[in-house]
Amino acid sequence: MKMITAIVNKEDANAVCNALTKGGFSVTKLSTTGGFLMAGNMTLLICTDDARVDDCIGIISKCCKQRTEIVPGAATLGLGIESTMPMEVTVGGATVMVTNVERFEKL
Ligand code: 2BA
Repeated sequence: MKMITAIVNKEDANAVCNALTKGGFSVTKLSTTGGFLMAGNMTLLICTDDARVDDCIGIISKCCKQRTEIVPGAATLGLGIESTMPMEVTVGGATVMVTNVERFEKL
């Protein structure tokens, strides 16, 4: 069993959740904030069988687009970083982490 943690853009969250649910995955959606841009994003938790991990990542990859965000000048970013000039950063499609689940129970 694996836990897939996927950080996705808020704009893609509904489409990706619908596609995952349609694909037979159970999903938990958390509202989160990126530490660098300090902007809202969504974190999805999906626990699934090892054999379905690639299917799940395939669905996430299909639904999540890469975007360019402009950080305005004179903005204070996370980690205490000061941006004095407008700055362009590429965000996403998705940041995905796969971890082993030692035990899974529904009680
Ligand atoms: P944020 O931390 O708000 O980062 C947004 C985007 O800013 C990142 O996009 C990256 O392009 C850029 N960025 C982040 N930290 C930077 C830095 N120290 N210097 C310059 N540019 C930086 P993504 O890499 O696609 O990440 C999107 C979101 O996924 C992140 O939002 C964060 O919430 C999460 N994330 C990414 N990598 C992570 C990691 N290793 N661990 C935990 N969360 C992560």
